[in-house]
Amino acid sequence: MIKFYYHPAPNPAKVALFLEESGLPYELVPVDIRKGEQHAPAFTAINPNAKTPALVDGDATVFDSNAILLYLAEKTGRFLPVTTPEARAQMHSWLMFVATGIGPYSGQAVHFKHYAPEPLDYAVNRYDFEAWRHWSIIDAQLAQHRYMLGDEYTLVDMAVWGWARAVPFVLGADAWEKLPHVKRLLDEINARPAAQRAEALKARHAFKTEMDEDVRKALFPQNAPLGA
Ligand SMILES: N[C@@H](CCC(=O)N[C@@H](CS)C(=O)NCC(=O)O)C(=O)O
Repeated sequence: MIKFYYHPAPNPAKVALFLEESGLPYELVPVDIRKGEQHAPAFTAINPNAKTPALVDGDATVFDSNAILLYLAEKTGRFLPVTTPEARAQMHSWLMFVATGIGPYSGQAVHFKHYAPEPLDYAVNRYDFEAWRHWSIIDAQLAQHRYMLGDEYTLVDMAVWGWARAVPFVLGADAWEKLPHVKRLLDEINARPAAQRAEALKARHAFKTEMDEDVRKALFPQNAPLGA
């Protein structure tokens, strides 16, 4: 049975959605990143990057959320676009755009707006600008197409959904006024039973929710030399 290493956060949420959409049986393995469980040797043997999600399926080990989406889509043959080179080129482009742009810039915007020990206007401005720029590109794509790759719901929409849930935290409470097409996709996917089951996974384990000194040490080890 598939083992799904999970914390309730944007990148694992994408994989939770795929697993629930596909109906593949899986075992949920909680990795509480606020307790530092991502740094345990047993977990870094699975994901050397020490981040959730990760997945073990028999002899196959996969880490990085969009790689896991591709793995599951290829395994099941589901939520993929048609097998033309043109459609696959678009799929790879948008999956990488989400993996290398949406995720990292949204994550850094959250970090500098909500978690940096001291306010840093330069960093906030850069990451807010880049997060907005990336989300605006997704919004423009969704203004032209019902889904990210056209008329069909695919793994790319699942990758976008994982982070779209966090947009107000990333960009501000009024962000949806400027990203109406992303909001439309988010609302549509949220209404799917699989998305509701994916959201409900967080209640299956008592994940730590508070932000204290131990959490900062687990999530921001770079601060140790600063004495922060
Ligand atoms: N590129 C990775 C990023 C994974 C990632 O940043 N995961 C976060 C949760 S959304 C995490 O586990 N963070 C723990 C940490 O940074 O220590 C992916 O797409 O899976």
